[in-house]
Amino acid sequence: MFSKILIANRGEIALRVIRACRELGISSVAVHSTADSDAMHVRMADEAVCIGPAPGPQSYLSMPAIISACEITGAEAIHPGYGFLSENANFVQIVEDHDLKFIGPTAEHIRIMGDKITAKETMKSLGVPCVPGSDGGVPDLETARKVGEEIGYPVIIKATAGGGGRGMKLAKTASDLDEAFSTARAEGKAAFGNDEVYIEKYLGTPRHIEIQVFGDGKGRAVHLGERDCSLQRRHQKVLEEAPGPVIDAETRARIGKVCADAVASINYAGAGTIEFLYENGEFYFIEMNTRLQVEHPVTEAVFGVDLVKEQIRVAAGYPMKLSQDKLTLRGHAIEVRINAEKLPNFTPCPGKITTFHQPGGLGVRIDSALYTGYSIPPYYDSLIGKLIVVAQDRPAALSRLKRALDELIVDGVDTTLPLFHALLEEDAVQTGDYNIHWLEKWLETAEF
Ligand code: MV4
Repeated sequence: MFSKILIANRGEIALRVIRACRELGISSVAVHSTADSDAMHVRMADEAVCIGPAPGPQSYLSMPAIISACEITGAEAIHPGYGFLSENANFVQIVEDHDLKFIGPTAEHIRIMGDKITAKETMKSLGVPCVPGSDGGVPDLETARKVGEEIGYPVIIKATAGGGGRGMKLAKTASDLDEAFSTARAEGKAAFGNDEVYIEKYLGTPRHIEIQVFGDGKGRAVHLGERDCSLQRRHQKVLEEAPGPVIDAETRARIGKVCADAVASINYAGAGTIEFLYENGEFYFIEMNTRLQVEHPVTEAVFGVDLVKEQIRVAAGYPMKLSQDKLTLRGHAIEVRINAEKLPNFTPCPGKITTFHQPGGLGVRIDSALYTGYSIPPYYDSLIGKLIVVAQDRPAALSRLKRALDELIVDGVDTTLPLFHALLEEDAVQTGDYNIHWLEKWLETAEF
């Protein structure tokens, strides 16, 4: 097993990894920017190295600084968390060139899934159901028109280097196609230096359902069911739950097996998430994320597993502890993302935390790097914590969430907490009858 791991991240996810290291008897190295000297991950790790100034590119995204920190401290492996360098194939290559271990999939798998056309081609060839659309890239407007006629409008044009909602354009009818096609190309070129695009049938009212998979890198893989992440605003998830309110056991087993078999056959290593749109009882693959996700705790809660420990074990070359026949889904979990943002416009709200009081009790988990007196710096993501509850069923999880929210106090900055108090009063949230557009529509008239 590794004796020392460096965590190339900050905030709650850095703590999450440090905790897994400690339980495995592995010592941990935090890296931090000058803006994060007082951050909790620096205090909680066994060692800490300052790697540069506040802006991400000069610290948490600086590959030479992070590799140097490994060499200085003797860390043997790097856990990237999410965001930052977690899906950077070049970084993985550099890590390996320095005889260090990257805790995650190979550079090749990250590259394949990072290019959305290649990802879709790969998944389709492995039997994963995909959104009808162009076979690969669409080089010109003439081809785009042909595809549009074939699949029927509305269609969506997506940049192959995009993802997570970036570089997408909707064409409601054939007359919108010209503009949508050229804008998608131009945005792809400007944002990612890649103007390749593909076309899909536009699904009007789907849910966002994602399947958690885990592979050992040697041809074995399991699935850990789905998460429903349909409640989003501007492609940012707000509330996630497992299992999905509309997915039954048979459906879960079927799509889960398709996903596990697909990643097993490419020798995928570690945690992965296969994202689908789900409409009228059908799954349509859109993207695969090759990292541990923010919302992984809802899956951990209902399957009773520690995904980060498993990532570390597999990266160290130990056999995977997870096996499909021993994975049973039990209960229902819900996560809400607490952001330092001012409603109703979700304006980032950095500043000093004057009181932080965590809820507790049965079935309540808080993943947060906050403490009373901490100053949230203005340079990074506004996620300051996650509240995760688990209970025997969905109604019980909803009442536990309400109870835990009533106990939680974050004073000193504005947060998204009032949003959750209001959301829990809504019929659609209580019944689970929502889709990817519900939250944004509700926000148009919601009052806080
Ligand atoms: C779509 C779609 C409808 N039809 N693709 C947005 C993020 C990226 N992961 C894919 N996205 C979408 N792709 C087709 N063919 C609608 C969306 C979409 C969306 C997806 C998931 C969650 C929230 C969303 C909000 C708006 C649009």
